[in-house]
Amino acid sequence: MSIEFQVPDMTCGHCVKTITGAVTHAAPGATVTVDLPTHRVTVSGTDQAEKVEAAIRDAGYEPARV
Ligand SMILES: [Cu+2]
Repeated sequence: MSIEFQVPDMTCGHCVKTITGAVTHAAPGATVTVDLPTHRVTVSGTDQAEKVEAAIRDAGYEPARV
C-alpha cells in the first residue's frame, strides 16, 4: 500500500531532497518516490499517513492527500 500526495510548491531537486529527508525521518523504512513534473510524492512501506503529511508540512510545503 502507498500514500500519495500532491505537493504543488515542490519545484526543484532541493525540494525533493528536503521532502524525502523529512518523510524518511518521520517514517523510518519508508520508500519515497517523487515525480517532480507532476508534483507527486508517493510513500510506501508505512501506514503513518498523518505523520508523513505533517512532516512534509513541517518542512515548509503544502501537501494534499490524493
Ligand atoms: Cu526546490
